[in-house]
Amino acid sequence: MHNLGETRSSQRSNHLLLTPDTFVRSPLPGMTRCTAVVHVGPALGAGFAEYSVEFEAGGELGPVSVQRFLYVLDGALSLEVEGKRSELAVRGYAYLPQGCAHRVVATQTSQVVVIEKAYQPLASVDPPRWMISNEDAVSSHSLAEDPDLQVKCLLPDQVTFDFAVNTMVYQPGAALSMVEMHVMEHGLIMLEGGGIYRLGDSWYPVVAGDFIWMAPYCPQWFGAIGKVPAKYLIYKDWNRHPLAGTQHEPHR
Ligand code: UGY
Ligand code: MN
Repeated sequence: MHNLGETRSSQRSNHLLLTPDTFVRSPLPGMTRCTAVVHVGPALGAGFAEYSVEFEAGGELGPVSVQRFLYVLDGALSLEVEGKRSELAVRGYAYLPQGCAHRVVATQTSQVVVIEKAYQPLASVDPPRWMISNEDAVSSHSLAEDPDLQVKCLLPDQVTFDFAVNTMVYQPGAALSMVEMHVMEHGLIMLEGGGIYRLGDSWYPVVAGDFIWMAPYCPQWFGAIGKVPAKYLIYKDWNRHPLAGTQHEPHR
């Protein structure tokens, strides 16, 4: 059935909603037997890049010179770092610091979220080390004392990390307790369920598979709708002074 040019995807100055019907696949340098859907990057003003990768068995990512975060949506990865090989299953994730040589190979047909960002070092604080874990091993906490809204912080609570990646699970009917407006930007992948996302002055129905980018200060609110919990994976820049990276750098 022809969709006659209709889509839920929307691009505005302070946000982007990309739904799977509008995904365009492309190769990235060094990739073999896999393809990327680039969701956001500096082309839209973002300070990071986020893309999904669809691997054939044996497919491999190319190298990168910045920090890389991987989260396995489906399938399994073999990750080699410093001569050590680890398996990443579904909900497995890895943090690879800037300059850390590694190999990422899919051991079966797989789907993986990749987040990449240039590191903003802090004077007198060592950069983070690489880490591998699984979301199932991370404990959750309530947001704003609402037991129906659970957050898992996948990276350690240490100032050396210049970004955070969290999962958020909303029971049906749960919602953010406020419209947030903050300096951090977000990259968000809906993993399960759905609901209504307020972005700027628009309200969008969203479901698993959708991607959202929120620019700094984009007004944002979410309420879960349906009979199953809604879950998303969310990136934000974190732990850095607002003048970091400018000519007014406060911590050199
Ligand atoms: O961490 C956050 O800023 C998060 N509460 N934002 C969001 O879910 N849109
Ligand atoms: Mn937020």
